[in-house]
Amino acid sequence: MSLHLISFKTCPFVQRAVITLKHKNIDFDITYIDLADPPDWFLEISPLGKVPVLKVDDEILFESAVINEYLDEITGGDLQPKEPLARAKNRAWIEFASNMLGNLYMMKMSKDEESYNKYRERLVSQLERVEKRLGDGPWFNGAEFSLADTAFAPFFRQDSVADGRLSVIDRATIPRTVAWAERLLALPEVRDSVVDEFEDLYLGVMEKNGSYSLQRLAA
Ligand SMILES: N[C@@H](CCC(=O)N[C@@H](CS)C(=O)NCC(=O)O)C(=O)O
Repeated sequence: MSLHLISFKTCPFVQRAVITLKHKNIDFDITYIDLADPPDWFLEISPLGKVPVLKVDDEILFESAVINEYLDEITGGDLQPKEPLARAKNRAWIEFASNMLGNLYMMKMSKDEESYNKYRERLVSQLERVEKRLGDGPWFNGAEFSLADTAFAPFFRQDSVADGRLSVIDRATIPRTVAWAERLLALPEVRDSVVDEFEDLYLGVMEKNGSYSLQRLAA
């Protein structure tokens, strides 16, 4: 079976799939497209015009959470809780992480203080919820590493750009989240989930958008 991931270099949703693929040592090919100028063949196969898309031989899978469940299920299914309610809750938190990724993007691309603060406040309260949900670790569900970890990791990777100088995390108030994020960021599959030029590209997009967050950093 051949697996071919269609990616955009700064997309955190694609990074979730890359983390799962690397965590499971699954062979895959990757093609990067430019979402600002998507090729016709991509628009043809991507029902929502979004990445990630995973080509499984000639079949098309889309949506990062679905792709990750599929990758897990063809390799033993050890990244999802076995009990239905626990598995359902895991899925719900993965959706929560997707919402956080949206808010992080909106915060980073905000052009003014008001918009920046709006998304920042949302993220601060979402991080407080995550803090309450976390136990002693080491992972989101405790001892077992899961798809929730691969789903949240790109959030912390994006939050940590520029040596954490743009971070939304208040280290003093959410210590369990900070420790979990550090463990995730130290994993080789998380480190290698982004291209070498990731930070330059990510900060470049912010600059191009007139990001308030970047202006504040420079001031
Ligand atoms: N719910 C989707 C979200 C994917 C997503 O938003 N991808 C963005 C890039 S990070 C995209 O392709 N945007 C293009 C567009 O919306 O036109 C998933 O989890 O895969």
